[in-house]
Amino acid sequence: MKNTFDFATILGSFGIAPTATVKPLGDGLINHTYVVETDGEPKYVLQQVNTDIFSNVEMLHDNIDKVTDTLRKAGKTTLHFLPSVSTGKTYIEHEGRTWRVMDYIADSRTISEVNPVTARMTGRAIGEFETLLAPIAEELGETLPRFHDMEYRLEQFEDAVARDAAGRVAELGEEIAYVRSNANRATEPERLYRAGVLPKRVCHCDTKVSNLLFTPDGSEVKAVIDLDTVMPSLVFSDMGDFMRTAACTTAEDEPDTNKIAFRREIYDAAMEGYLETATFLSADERRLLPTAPWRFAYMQAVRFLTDYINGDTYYRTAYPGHNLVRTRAQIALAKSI
Ligand code: GN1
Ligand code: MG
Repeated sequence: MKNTFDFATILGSFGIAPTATVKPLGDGLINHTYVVETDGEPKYVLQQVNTDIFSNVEMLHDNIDKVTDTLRKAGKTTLHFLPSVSTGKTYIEHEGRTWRVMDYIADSRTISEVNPVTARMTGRAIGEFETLLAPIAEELGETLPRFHDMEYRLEQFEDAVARDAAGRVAELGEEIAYVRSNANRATEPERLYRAGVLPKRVCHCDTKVSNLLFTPDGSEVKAVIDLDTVMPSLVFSDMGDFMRTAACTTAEDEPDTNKIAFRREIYDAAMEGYLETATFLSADERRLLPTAPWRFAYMQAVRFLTDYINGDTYYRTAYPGHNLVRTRAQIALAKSI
């Protein structure tokens, strides 16, 4: 696969001088992300969109435009995409790939370890994000259909097991047994949705802690980034993914499962903040919210395991067996929760 790109031409399409330098940024598993510097200062973020996964780029960017407009009007710092010089759209096609450029959000940083104070701030920020976007629920398309639908993830998992494309199923007895023995419990929200008990809300759907920008001293959430997956979902998505990453004692791919535990004090603080700002919650949602962390650790285990069984076709991996290490880490976390 080609991994050097004609950055000068791509950046030129957005009106950026070819003298800018481009360096890899972040640890996303789907898109390729770079920071663009001019005179040694970060100015833009360049991204190649993974169109194998985000196949409807038009809907993707239509959603993002609506989300960023709404957040900006509410006075929030949010992503700002540059228009293409020739088409005015916020993405371009170049040599069969899709590219986009955002302003770099200065005076911000990501944090890998939260404490109860930052967890509470983040809970508030997530609740506020969902509350501000609730009015545009009807206008947003489902960019990745059934993205956080547990029944769908389990269907994909069972298909993968049946196909056994990479010949790996035989070595996965324990992991497969864990998934199957918890499948009924994990799919309760989908049944409640069909029964009309739970509604869909506008969720970010990827609130892992690395998708939140904090102020330089780490004390406040400056912006919620990575808006590709903002779409209608059951309410568990955001607190689930946040707790899965932020309330875990390790990274999501820690090989030593003995180090993995759920930090209850982070859960308590984040939930307290969230409940202050998520003003739209129904009584049923409030009652079931405590199941969100387990549900998302479990869902991520199912997704990593499915990808491992399929021969690592979805998530970017750094070494052979990475998806299995990730699976075991998420199962250890789910058990700890
Ligand atoms: C992917 O691209 P990234 O790293 O922000 C994935 C999320 C997973 C996450 C696990 C579109 O997010 O759903 O939770 O990896 N995004 C997509 O780290 O599948
Ligand atoms: Mg991301």
